[in-house]
Amino acid sequence: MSFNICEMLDIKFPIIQGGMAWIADSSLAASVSNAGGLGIIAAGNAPAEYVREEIIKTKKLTNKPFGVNIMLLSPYADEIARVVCEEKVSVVTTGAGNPGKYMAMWNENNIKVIPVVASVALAKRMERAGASAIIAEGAEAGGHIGELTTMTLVPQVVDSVHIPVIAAGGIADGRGMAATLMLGASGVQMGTRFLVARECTVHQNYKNKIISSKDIDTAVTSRRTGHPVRVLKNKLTRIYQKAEKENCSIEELESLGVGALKKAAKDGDIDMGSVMAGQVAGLIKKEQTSKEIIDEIIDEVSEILLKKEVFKWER
Ligand code: TUI
Repeated sequence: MSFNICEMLDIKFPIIQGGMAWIADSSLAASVSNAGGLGIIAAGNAPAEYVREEIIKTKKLTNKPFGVNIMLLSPYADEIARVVCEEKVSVVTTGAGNPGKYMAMWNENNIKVIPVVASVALAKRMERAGASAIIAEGAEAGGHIGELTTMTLVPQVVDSVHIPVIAAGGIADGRGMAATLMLGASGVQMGTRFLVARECTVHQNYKNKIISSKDIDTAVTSRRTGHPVRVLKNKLTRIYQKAEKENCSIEELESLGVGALKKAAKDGDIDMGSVMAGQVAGLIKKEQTSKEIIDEIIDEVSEILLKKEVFKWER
């Protein structure tokens, strides 16, 4: 088993773009793949035919490998699981569930499967089911999250499986990438940093809210529904938190969230929409092309790794 995910995925740099529902389309995915990372089209809650069209568009924009992220709570997950086989997509990442029932079909179709997990237990199960690698995502991440931080989850997953582990959650620059490589990760997945890429077609209001945010501006809502979600605080978050405190029913809480991500990402309603973003939002200061983002991070990591002698002490 090679721990070199660049070789495994036929990419230049071990940087995977996060699958962001309503945000990561063919434009972003192709730009990341063309820059030497692995671009990802997010299926989110969209119908299978939308996903097929985005795959076809991406093939026209890049001749490099790319992937599709399948959000397992989607009502269209079964159909999309078949579409990625028909379209011969190189890589599938999954989120928000256990993709076990699709693994045999994807492996038979030579698709490399890289599930996103938030626990050691699911990582081990995914390895047994035939995953090529694991993305261990800490609770610093945006969107739907687990309990553990990246700092604690990544080394525990690294010690529990024999396949490469990719770190996610809280990484937006070369320092974060270098740190997770020190934890044993073979690469990184980043969402929030790529959300502000020039090629990302999300509404400009969403990008501006990330660029102007500071360290303490995210909050986790929906813990009571069993699907905690990290977002940038806004009017919707305040209404939601009040409803949670007042013991509204789960149905009432879920109705507040339905369609809210699309409202922010597509319509630019950053007050009453759900502006999912990671805790690194405060580190992100400007819009750049995907190539500028990747080149800058690789330069930073290379420089940090060259300075290793700083950490040598007399005994
Ligand atoms: O999936 C994500 N991030 C997401 S999905 C999403 S769309 C959504 N919106 C509202 C509510 C729910 C989803 C927005 N952001 N990251 C990967 C991830 N997966 N984080 C945590 C998990 C996870 C959690 C529980 C994976 C599996 C799991 O349980 C699996 C099982 O059944 O054992």
